[in-house]
Amino acid sequence: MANTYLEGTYSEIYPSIRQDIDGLRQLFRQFSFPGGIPSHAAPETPGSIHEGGELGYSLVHAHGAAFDNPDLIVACVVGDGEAETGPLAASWHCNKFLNPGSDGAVLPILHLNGYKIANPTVLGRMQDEELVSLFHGYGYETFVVAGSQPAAMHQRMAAVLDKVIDDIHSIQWQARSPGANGDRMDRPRWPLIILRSPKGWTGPKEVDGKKVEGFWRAHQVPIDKVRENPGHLRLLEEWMRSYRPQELFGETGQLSPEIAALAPTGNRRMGASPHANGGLLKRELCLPDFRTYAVDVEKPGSSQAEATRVMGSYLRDVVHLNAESRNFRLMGPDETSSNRLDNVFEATDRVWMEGIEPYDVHLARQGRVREVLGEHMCQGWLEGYLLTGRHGLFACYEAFVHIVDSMFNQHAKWLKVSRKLSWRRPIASLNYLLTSHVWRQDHNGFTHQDPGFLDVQPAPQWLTMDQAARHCDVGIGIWDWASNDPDGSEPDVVMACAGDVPTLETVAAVSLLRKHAPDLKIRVVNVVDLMTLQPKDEHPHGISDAEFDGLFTRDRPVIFAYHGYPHLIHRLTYRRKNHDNMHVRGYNEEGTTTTPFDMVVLNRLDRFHLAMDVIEWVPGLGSKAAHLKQHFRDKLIEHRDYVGRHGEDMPEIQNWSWPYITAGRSGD
Ligand SMILES: Cc1ncc(C[n+]2csc(CCOP(=O)(O)OP(=O)(O)O)c2C)c(N)n1
Repeated sequence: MANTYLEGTYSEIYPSIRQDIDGLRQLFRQFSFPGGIPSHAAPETPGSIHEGGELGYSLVHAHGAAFDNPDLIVACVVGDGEAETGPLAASWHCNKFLNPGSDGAVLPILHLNGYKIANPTVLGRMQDEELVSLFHGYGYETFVVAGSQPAAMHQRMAAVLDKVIDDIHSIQWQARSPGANGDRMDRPRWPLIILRSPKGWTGPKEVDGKKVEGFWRAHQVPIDKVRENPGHLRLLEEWMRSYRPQELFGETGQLSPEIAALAPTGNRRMGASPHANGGLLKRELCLPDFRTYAVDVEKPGSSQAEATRVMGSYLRDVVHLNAESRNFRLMGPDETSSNRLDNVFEATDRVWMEGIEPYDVHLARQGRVREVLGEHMCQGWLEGYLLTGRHGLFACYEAFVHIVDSMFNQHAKWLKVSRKLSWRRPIASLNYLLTSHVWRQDHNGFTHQDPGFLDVQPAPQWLTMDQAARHCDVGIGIWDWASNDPDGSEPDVVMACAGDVPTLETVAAVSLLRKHAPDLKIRVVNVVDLMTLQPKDEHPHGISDAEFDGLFTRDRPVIFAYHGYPHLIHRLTYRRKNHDNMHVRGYNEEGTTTTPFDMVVLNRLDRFHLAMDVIEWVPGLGSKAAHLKQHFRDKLIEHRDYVGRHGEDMPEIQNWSWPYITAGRSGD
């Protein structure tokens, strides 16, 4: 923040923080102060794309910014404390995915000031020799700049910077020269700087007889209680005066022109880089018409399709259509194929800068798919890529996407704050495709189950493309073809569903009830956008109370089948009139290696449990339908025996399809 103030960008963006005494005072006062600005790089900081609160992601963000930005050099200062985090420790391998021909460069500057908040750092206490070997192993050429004399250190650092920038240019020049064989080039040895300087450098040497400079006590606030302790106040004043502000600033508080002239001008100032305000550079993606990827649905549930296989074709065409602008990437932890997105490989490969064997499949120096078995890296790359104005998708197994929960939250916070800053232009959304979901773990089981993040197998297709487009637009609606409640009257029960497996089970339960209890009036409501369940004043997608009551009634039982944890549905609907009548079934932490249908049975989300719920909750039905309830219970026992003996689901479950031909209401 101090740098962007001195180079002028801060005052351009925040005109009240002027280049004078009053501006300086305001700048200092707002720092880490209620109603002011955070003490670390945040969206409010011009030139920043990197929220510095949660440590570990500087190097992945830097690489995300450098991908497909051939003219950009991203200098990335990594704290030696930060370097102890898992994500940062893995990030040194980013160089295996950085193409010197078509990507920019990242210059890591590992800042070994030796200490964290209250401990020495691991890397800080290692000898140079071991460090140089370590980073040689990671593929870097290491330059060590070490010392504590400011003037000499500035000279040394400047000389090393000149040298490494020359090296970067020469690596790039070689990779980009007309004779270079882009497909064969070796991974270059990129430069890396190790900067060893004292923590709290030029700050107070000692406070109350205890070592501060060059020790962890220098972290954040080296001198406390300056209001109460005159000795501390004097130390603070001495420290501040040691920088000789009267020589740096004029009478009016303006930076001396000589020093101001040292900064670059225009967009080359660090606070003005358009790459750090990615929305400025964002170009719309060319997207194919999704309707052309429609799967034929003659009648609901009559055809089977693998959603991600179709999506792979869509992504292939997205890659193809945007090949020239090079602004779309697919990230994933080694799962593009197992997620059945392989069709994307008809248009591109996976990028790989290490050795490529003749028998390798879809690995190339040039590739738009980035796969590394590190969810943090995938998430961080994509964040950096989006924050610098590009687009992408992260496909991840549902159970393991939790690994990036916290990163997701940090990114969401960044977006939330950015939205309030008129000078920050909106960036593209971060798209997730969560696959291999909780309900289909035929081989992996409990270890691969966790639906909490908020979805690949052949699955029945219920709606035509037109119906699906309309339904997704609204986010919630009655499925007429599955319901049999006459228009103009209230149903006996509402069966609601969200998610593909709960929807299948709900529709199957409806078919059972329509067969065995034909007088029962059932309304089927399908939800694709959960936020519609919230009141309008809590979420922009929320529907009004009148609309909610219209769909869910004010007093009829609602049996809600949901993909994830049931409490989420209760939380979203607790303020609605009919909430007390909502009975939600969802994931119950029950899992193992078993058949797909057994998985839903274990969690009581299956068609038989849903149908029994209806019998239980529709007033007056319990005693009348006792035999039917017993029949469903018997079915569950039959299921358990069958699975135990055959290791697969009963044929009537596996081969089930929606038995009605036309809309329920038409009386089929
Ligand atoms: C993931 C994470 N864990 C813990 C912290 C708390 N924390 C803030 S600063 C810090 C020490 C950082 O040391 P270093 O990266 O060397 O930075 P320095 O302040 O020395 O420049 C810690 C542990 C954090 N911000 N993020």
